[in-house]
Amino acid sequence: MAVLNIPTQAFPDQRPGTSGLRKKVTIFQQPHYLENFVQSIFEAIPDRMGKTLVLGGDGRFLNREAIQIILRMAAANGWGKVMVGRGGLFSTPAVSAVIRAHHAHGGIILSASHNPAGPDHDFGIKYNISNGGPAPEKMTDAIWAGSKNIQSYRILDTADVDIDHEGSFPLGDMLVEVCDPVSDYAALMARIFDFDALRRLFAGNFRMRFDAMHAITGPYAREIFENQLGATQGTVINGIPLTDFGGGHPDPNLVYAKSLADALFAEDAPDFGAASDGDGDRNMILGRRFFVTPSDSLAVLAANATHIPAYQAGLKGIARSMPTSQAADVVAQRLGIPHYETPTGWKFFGNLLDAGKITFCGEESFGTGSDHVREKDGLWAVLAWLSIIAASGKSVADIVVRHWQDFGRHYYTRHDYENIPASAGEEIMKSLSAQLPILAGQTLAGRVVQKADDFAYTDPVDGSISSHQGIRLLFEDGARLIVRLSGTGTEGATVRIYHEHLEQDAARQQLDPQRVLRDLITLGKDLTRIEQLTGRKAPTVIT
Ligand code: VG1
Ligand code: CO
Repeated sequence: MAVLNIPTQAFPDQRPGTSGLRKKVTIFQQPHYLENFVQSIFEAIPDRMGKTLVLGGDGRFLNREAIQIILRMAAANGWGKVMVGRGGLFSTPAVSAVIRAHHAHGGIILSASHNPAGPDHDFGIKYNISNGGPAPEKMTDAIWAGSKNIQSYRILDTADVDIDHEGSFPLGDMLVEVCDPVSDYAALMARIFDFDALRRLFAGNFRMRFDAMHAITGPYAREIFENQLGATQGTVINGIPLTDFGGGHPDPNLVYAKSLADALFAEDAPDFGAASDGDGDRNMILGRRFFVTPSDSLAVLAANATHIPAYQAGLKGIARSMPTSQAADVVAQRLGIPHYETPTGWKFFGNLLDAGKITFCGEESFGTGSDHVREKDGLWAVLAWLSIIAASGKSVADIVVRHWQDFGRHYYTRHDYENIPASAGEEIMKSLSAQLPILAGQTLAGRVVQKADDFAYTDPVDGSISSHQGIRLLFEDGARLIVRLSGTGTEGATVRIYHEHLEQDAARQQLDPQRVLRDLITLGKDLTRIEQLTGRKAPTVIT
């Protein structure tokens, strides 16, 4: 088996975004495109020789072909062993768990997360480091720099290998181990949560529906909820991963998981509903006729964490991404533990988790997690909610409404304007930045602007600085308006506008967020001039 050194030409567009490189499948299908990026990853890991790499993806279109190429390239680039999930499958949190459990040097995850899949849709690839978390910016910058200078890549000259049966075999000088994608992860969940208590919950008449959206969490959810916890067969719907996710958009929110939401708001609704995204790291939590915003979910889980065996001793601290509501901060203050505000993207939580500064972290984009792995973890969040329900005997709605009474309600909504022209996106951010110096002190939307800035973050562990992470208007009454550009899209630009307002009065805590936040919503539209610049009268997605 010869190692081939294939000459190639650099592509100018291989800059990793919020979560790896995401592009249209047709872009990835260009000759050498995937290979160039994989070689650039490997070059950024000079100490990879003889080490173990974990490999798998969410099963989307191109997953299997990419796995074969990456195995051959890993063998030609000095890796000692690759642990690949059977069928080329692994959820994002499972890769993180497997890297940690087996002390692997890193992992490659093939996914474009919640973006749709299929020949006309999206594919993605990202690298996770030895702590199990996404590569930090220093490394993604090195990968990008490498991709701009690449001249050749190394690949083993060999036929496709069998990734559908568990077992080990040599590939050149490297070992390939095909492993069960679910077992390590399921074992980790059993160590964190009280599975006996959850079995008792399901043995009662508690009913749940979990929508795997034909993406990666199906096999994990079936094993954990139905096989191990005894939930009725059929609790998991859309549980078979399909290469095109059944034509759906596996983004767990009220828009894209509408049929689940409809079921939870119906007359005969189950007690609990949840969904996950393409790669299994996001979660949406629903109670009977009740939707839990992700920001609230983080706060509620933190306030009730001691119900879960792994967190019985309490939390060290909590972190949230900047646009995520301040609900978790209030809980941290009450608990007397530190809280941190990071830029968007899970990679910024890694250092805080490794340094033992935080135990829980979360994002408004349906991401919640803890120090058990270094990724957000959809099924972990579902199990955490089930644990709190089991321990308290209360419904989801009860738990959240009482939380608001106790801590105040942070009304919250995010408005996305997807796929606008890239130039309009840039113009919006440029003109907002230019206005920053004159905004402080002004009264807007009936509130005084206390501070207006472009969010920058200094990592408290390694001192690295990340700037231009979103425009913030902070009001004297605690309300916030935030505008940033998405770093995960594959077409044009996506503007996200985040609105938040704190309501302490229990009598006014059960209103429609779109109404309560109307003034801020109007202000966001006016300041960005979104309609004028794009012709869009309304957002494409409201969460
Ligand atoms: C979005 C979310 C962000 C999340 C990221 C990756 O990024 O806003 O909170 O970490 O997706 O999630 P952006 O840059 O488009 O706003 V996933 O589940 O797509 O890996
Ligand atoms: Co995801």
